[in-house]
Amino acid sequence: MISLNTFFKKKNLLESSLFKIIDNICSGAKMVNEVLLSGNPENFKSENVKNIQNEDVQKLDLIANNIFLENFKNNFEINGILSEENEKIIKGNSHGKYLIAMDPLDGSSNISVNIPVGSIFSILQKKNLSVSLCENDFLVKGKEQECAAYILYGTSTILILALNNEVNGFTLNLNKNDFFLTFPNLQIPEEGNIFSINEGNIRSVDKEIFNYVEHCKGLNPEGKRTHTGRFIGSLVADFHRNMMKGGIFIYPKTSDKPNGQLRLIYECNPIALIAKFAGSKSSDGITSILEKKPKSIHERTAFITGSTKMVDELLSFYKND
Ligand code: FDP
Repeated sequence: MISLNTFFKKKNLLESSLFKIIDNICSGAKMVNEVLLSGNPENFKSENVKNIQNEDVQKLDLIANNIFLENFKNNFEINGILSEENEKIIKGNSHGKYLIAMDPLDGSSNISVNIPVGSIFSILQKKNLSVSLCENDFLVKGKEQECAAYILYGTSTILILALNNEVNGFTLNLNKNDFFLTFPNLQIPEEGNIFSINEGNIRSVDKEIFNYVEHCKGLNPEGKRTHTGRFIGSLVADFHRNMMKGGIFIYPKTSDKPNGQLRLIYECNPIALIAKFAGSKSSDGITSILEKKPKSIHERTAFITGSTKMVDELLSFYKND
């Protein structure tokens, strides 16, 4: 098995700016992993405050945010950072080529109940280096991302990396304190039978989504189920399972969340790039996620991604109206 360093060396990217950023992400992930494994109950509590998006902030949200920000701090390749935990963008080195958008701890409502969580990263090039950093730099279509990654802190800790049209998975070996290539060239199965949606929302979603989910619950001629439902409630974990086994993830618009729940720039875009490089697609029901131009940095969107045939089947419900 080859290490992450050897993988980048083989691709002639070991000296690249991008590798330095991935290296920061890996160092941060090891530290977050240590905090999770330390099991200190104090870390698994709520901060009893709301973030700007009116969600409960957990202590670990802030710990993970600080860890990654600290790891990125001395990287002169980084011009600016957008984080779910910070209302405003954070300035880095004004000569740095790269921008990072991140959800430092995804699935945080699952922290206190020992369920997998993740960290998500989108890496973009800053377009005009002669103009100083502003929010507009982040308001670009997802297809402009150069690289995307997530860490899944699950039964093992895994880095999934989308770069140069490939998706590769690296597992953290705790004895060697390093990530090793364990899932080369990942492809999402074209077809699957898992559907992942928070069914608590089902009566307040578009009829197309409602009808598709009803279709998933249909029986075959022998009276047996055709699909299985799985929803962890951590985007990274739900997406990862569906990428490995074949399935569809759906977080639609709801009456509670008229624009959807998930954030376009630092949750949906990086996952959509991973889906694309792994041979699949993502949509909000109408528009491809990677074609959406954000209007604000913490913008939300409806999100559908997973096995191509399942995504296409759901989208056909919109077209058949
Ligand atoms: P969380 O708020 O716990 O961080 O946007 C983040 C997210 O979790 C996703 O990981 C998850 O898919 C979704 O929200 C869960 O939202 P619901 O609780 O509304 O199902």
